[in-house]
Amino acid sequence: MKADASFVRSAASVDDLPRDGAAEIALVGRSNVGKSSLINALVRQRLARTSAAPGKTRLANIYRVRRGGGPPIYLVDLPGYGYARGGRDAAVEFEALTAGFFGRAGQAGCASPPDLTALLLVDARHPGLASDAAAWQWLQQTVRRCAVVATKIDKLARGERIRAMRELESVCETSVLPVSAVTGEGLDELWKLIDRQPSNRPPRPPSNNSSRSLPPPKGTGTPARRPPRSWSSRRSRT
Ligand SMILES: Nc1nc2c(ncn2[C@@H]2O[C@H](COP(=O)(O)OP(=O)(O)OP(=O)(O)O)[C@@H](O)[C@H]2O)c(=O)[nH]1
Ligand SMILES: [Mg+2]
Repeated sequence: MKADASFVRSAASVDDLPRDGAAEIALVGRSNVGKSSLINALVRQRLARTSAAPGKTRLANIYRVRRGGGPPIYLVDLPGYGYARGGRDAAVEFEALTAGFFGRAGQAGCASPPDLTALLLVDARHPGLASDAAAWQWLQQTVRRCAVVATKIDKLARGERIRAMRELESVCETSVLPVSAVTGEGLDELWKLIDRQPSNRPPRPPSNNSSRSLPPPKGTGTPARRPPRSWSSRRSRT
């Protein structure tokens, strides 16, 4: 399906973030994990930008995407973590980089809380890193809807892939979607997950268990050792 996508802005503060209530998909992960590449692969364009001001900390790069006749969504490229100097704690670093973005829903003056989904990107070759585990813990407690995506899956041979996916799903206690920005593997599945966002669907009558949690991706990853909790549907702290 064709996607119309455009760069919106590089947000330096919470005030620069969208306020129109459109669904937002935030890509978070270590530096170099493949966040920008995945955005480009999803929209089939070289959109993801490098900052004009190198070294300046930015909150987020924002892209507006519309597929088919669907409503627009925002893909949000958050700063990469994992290169903190001075032994900074991984969880502290992650929270410092992303708290403004994920915490804004509870702030005064903010438009109605957006439909926000966090995708934690983990390099499939490094499934057990403490910084990723800390980020996943933080996201699960902070963001209502979050999921784990294993990037660069094309770099693994079959046996390595099975081991890596098993370890990652065990560490995160959820099903994980393997993707490759190079081969395109997993991108259709990822769009399906994105398209299941509440504001991406026509309104429907409320039901008790309808809205917030998403079903696990079908036919992806490897079977988890225990029943996966899949997409998190915890309530925000705020
Ligand atoms: N083989 C392979 N390489 C990839 C894939 N995705 C990204 N890469 C490579 O990984 C490197 C980092 O990719 P980026 O998309 O810039 O990573 P990033 O997470 O945006 O990095 P920061 O912006 O520094 O946080 C680049 O050299 C990409 O070409 C993939 O799916 N497969
Ligand atoms: Mg990037």
